[in-house]
Amino acid sequence: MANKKSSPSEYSAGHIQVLKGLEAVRKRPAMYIGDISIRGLHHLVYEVVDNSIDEALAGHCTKIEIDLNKDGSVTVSDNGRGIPIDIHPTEKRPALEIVMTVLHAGGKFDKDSYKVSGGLHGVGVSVVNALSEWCEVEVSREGQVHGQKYKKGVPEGDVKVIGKKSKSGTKTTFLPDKSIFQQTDFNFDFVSERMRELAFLNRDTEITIREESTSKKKIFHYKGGLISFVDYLNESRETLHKNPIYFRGERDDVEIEIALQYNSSYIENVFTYVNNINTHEGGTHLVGFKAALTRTLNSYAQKNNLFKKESINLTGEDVREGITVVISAKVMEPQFEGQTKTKLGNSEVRGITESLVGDGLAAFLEENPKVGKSIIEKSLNAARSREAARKARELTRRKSALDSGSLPGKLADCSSRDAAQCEVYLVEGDSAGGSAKQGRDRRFQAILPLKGKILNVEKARIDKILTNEEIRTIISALGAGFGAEDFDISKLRYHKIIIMTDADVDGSHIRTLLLTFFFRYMKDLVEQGHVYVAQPPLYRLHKGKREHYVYNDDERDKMIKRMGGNNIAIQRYKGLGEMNPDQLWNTTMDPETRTNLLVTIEEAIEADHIFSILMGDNVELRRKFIEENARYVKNLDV
Ligand code: 0RA
Repeated sequence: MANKKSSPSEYSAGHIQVLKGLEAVRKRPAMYIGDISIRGLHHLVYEVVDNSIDEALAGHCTKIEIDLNKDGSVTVSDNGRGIPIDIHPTEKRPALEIVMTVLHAGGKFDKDSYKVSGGLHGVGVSVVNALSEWCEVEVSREGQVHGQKYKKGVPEGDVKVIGKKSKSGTKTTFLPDKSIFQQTDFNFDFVSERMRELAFLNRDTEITIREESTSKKKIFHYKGGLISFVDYLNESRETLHKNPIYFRGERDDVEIEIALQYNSSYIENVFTYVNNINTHEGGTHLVGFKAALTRTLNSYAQKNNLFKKESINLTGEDVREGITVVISAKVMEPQFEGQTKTKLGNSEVRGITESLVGDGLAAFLEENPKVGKSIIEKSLNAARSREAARKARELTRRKSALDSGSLPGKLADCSSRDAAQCEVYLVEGDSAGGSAKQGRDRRFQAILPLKGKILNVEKARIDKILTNEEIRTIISALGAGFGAEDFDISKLRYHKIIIMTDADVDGSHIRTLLLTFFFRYMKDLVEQGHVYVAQPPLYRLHKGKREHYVYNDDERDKMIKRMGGNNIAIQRYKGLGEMNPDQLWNTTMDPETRTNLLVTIEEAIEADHIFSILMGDNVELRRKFIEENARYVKNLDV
C-alpha cells in the first residue's frame, strides 16, 4: 500500500500513521461505518454531507448538492468556506490532506461550532476516502481551486492548484470500493429521504439531489424548518389546531428547537435529534420535553377548571396521545449513550428543554384558549380510555391470553428456549401454516398461523386493539408485552420474527398491517432489527430433472434463457399454500438458502409517512400517493 509517488526520503512518521489508519479502516470497515451492506454504503454519502452540514451550522454554507453519477461515483458539493489548505503546523502537510487521510481529523480546525459527532456519523471523511476505489476533492478558496486525488485513501500526489474560481466551496467525489461493499448501487430514494430530513432540520440550507442515469432531481428547502417537518408528518392526519406550536431557545451553548401539533389519531409520533442525528433512544432532551408537557397541561387544566368535577391527573401517555413532535437540539459536546449510541446523555439539556417548553407552552395556552381546551379534551379522552384499557387488559389477563406463562393454542412452538436462536414465522392462513409446521426445523422454528383480519392500528385506540384476536395472539406468542412503556424486549421469546405472506394483494395488505402494528406498538422490535419479511418464490421452472425457483419476473426471464428456451414448465405460485412442506422449507425457510428481508427503520420518517397515508383516512392523498409511489406499494390493497 505504499504511496509510490513519494520517494523513501519523503516518508515521515505522519505517512506511516496514515497508512496504518487506512489499513485499519479497510480491514474492519464495519467498525467505522456500521456494516458493509447497502446501509453502510449510504453512510458514506451521509458522512460527506454531514461535513457540509457542519459548515452550514457554522453559518457559512447555504447550498449542498449531491450527484449520483453514471459511473457509480457520488459528488457532494457545497458553497461553504472550503476546507483549509494551509500547512498544518505539526504534521507539515496541508490541512486538506490531513482531513482526507487522517482518522478523526475532521473537526479539529474550528472548535466553536456544533459538530456532528455521534452514532455512525462523525467518523470523518478519511474513512470514506479509505473505502473508495478512488476519491478526488476540490477546494475553492481565495480565488483558487486546489485539488488532490486518492486511491483507496492514499494520495496520488500533493495538493495542487488546478484552476481559478471566485466562489468558495468544497467538492468531493468518491467511488465506493467494490471489494469492500456487498453492493455499490446508490438508491436515489434512500438518499432523498435523508436529504429531506436534513433540509427540515436546517431551514437555511437548500439541498439538491440528482441522479445522472435517470435525470431525476429533487430540491429540498424548507424555510419553515421544524414547522414544515411537522406539517409533513401530519399531512394525512386530521389536526386539532391549524398551525404547529413552535418553541426555540438557547442557553449555555445549548440550542433547542421544538415543533408540535396534535392530530385526531391515537399515535404518539416523536422524532428527536441532536446535531441533526436522529436520537432513536431519546435522552435528556426528550425527558425534559415530556416532563414539561405533562406538568404544564395538568396545571393549565386545573387552573382553568377543565377537569370539571373529575379528580383526574393526566399521565404522560395521556397528553401525548395524538401528538406529533420534532425536537432538535444543538449541543457543543454531545455525549451519546445507549445500545446504539443514539441516546443523549448531557444532563444540562434536560433542564434547559424543560424550562423552554414549560414557559413557552404556558404562554401559548394563555393566548390560545380554544386550542388549549381541545388538547385537554383529547387528553381526557385518552385518560378515560386508559382506564377502559386497563380493565380490558385485566380481562384478557384473566383469560390468560396476554400472560407470558401460557401460550396461544395456535402457536406451534419450537423446542429451543434460547431466544437468540429462535425464530417465529407469522404465516398467512391455516393451509400455509400447516405446510410450514411440517416443513420447519422444529428445534428453533416456531409457527404462528394467522387467519382472521388484523386490525388497522392506525385507526384504533389501544383498548380496541387489545380486543383483536390475532393481535392478542401475537403479543402473547412474542412474550414481551406491547406499547411505548410496557414493551420489554429482554423478554422477547424469538429474536427473529419473520412475516410470511402470499405474494398477492391480500398478502401485502396483511404484511403492511403487521408492520404497522410492530412499528407503532413494538418499535424496539423493528429498531433493533428483529423483524424480517420472508421471500417465497414466485415461480418454479421445471425442465426434465432440472428445477429452479425464482423470486420475480426478471429472474424468471433470465432463468428461462439459461435453461434454454422451450419445454420449460412454469408454475406460478399464487399462494404459500400451493407449496408442499419440502418446497416451502427449501425455498423460503432453510436458513442456509433463504433470503429474508430485514425490516429497518433507518427511514423512520418515511415509514411513518407511508403508514399514515396508507392506513389513514385521507382517501384523496392516499390515491395520489399510490399513483406516485407505485414502487413502495406494489400490490397493496388499500
Ligand atoms: C474548518 C474550517 C474551515 C472550513 C471547514 C472546516 C470546512 C469543512 C468542510 C467539509 C466539507 N465542506 C466544508 N467546508 C468547510 C474554514 C476556516 C476559515 O476559512 O477560516
